[in-house]
Amino acid sequence: MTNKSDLTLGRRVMAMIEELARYSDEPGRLTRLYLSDAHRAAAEATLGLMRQAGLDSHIDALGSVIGRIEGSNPDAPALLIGSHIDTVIDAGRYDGTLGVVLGIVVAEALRSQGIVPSCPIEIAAFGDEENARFPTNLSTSYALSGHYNPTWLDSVDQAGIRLRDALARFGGDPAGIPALVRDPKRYRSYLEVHIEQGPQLEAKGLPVGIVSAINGVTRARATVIGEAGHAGTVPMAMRRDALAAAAEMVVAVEHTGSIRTDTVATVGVAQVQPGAINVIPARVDFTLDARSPDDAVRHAMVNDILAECENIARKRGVSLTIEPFMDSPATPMNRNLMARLEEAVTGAGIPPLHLASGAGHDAVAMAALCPVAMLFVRCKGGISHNPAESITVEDADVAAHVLIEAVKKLTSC
Ligand code: HGY
Ligand code: MN
Ligand code: MN
Repeated sequence: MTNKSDLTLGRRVMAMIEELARYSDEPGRLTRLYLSDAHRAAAEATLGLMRQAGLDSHIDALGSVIGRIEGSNPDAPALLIGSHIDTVIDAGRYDGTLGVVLGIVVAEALRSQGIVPSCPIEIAAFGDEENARFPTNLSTSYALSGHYNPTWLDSVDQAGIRLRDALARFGGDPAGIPALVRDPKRYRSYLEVHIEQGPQLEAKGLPVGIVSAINGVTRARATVIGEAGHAGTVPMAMRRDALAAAAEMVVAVEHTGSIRTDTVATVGVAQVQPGAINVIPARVDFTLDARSPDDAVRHAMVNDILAECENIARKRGVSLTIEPFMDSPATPMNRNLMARLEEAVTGAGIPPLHLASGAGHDAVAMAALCPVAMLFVRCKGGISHNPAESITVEDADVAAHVLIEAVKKLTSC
């Protein structure tokens, strides 16, 4: 930063992050899944923070928390700032929450500086970005851009609970989904600030960077069916061991994802049945997450993975079903918005670095509504989706100042 800050904004950001980190579904670690009791409590707390900041706020029909301040011209298209407050299992406390808190800090700063933006500003705390509970895809932000898939309502979590039943218990309402759709004529831009979740900013010694594009993602669920048997009596050559087959498939996923430098492929969940020490596994359910900045490359990689897994299934005499449930396109950021972010970054005395996002974000869903851009914040070791995830108060402060400047440019304050 050119002018030494007193870190007031950074400290405010970290304090709000700490407050929201208290809401977890599990003791001793941070897990806040969509529509859980912890999500509800965090949504209520976020609602309180938004209202304290002077935002006219509510929790919408799908559980997102939305705050709004009117501008000097209430008919001007609004600026949306957002991210998510749901987390993965055993999560870090900055992934998503940082972007929501920074939106609230912008509202507080404009009010304390007596600045009325030329247009309305909306802050969104989305609730289903991680898709860690239900097989959905950015459901609460796609609802705003008019792409909510109604079949998501009947998807079930690992306990067999339907999304629509969890939503009713949360206090949401499927009948309210159509009213969530935003009119593209009423929204000018969407900005999201997020931890980088990668090592580049730290390696370059930069506190923030400008996102150029978000990688595309394919997700699928696979089921391998073999035959249960006695671990002590069935000869090795006569087995149809579902776990041995799935294990070979997992290595094939890793190998195929490693062939190119611009692809990644991961098996993050695997469940073995019946799961007894002396029973040859009969069934394995596992997930596939495959990504690339180039959609054609990603689709080709997924086809190669499917073909390799089919070969393994045939060779081992097990059955395999693979059901893709997400195909999220690679999403370029809007060049004009990137330029405004770059002006704010260079204005803070920071060299502007453009970098792609390997992680998905609500900005992908919001790109269907309006132009989008993202600012990344350095995180220690690039670690994320891990309780060791961390940022510094200094970098939180830089991000707040840069975002406030960018918002002033975009709303001609
Ligand atoms: O998986 C992702 O890329 C994001 O963290 N939901
Ligand atoms: Mn995130
Ligand atoms: Mn995440």
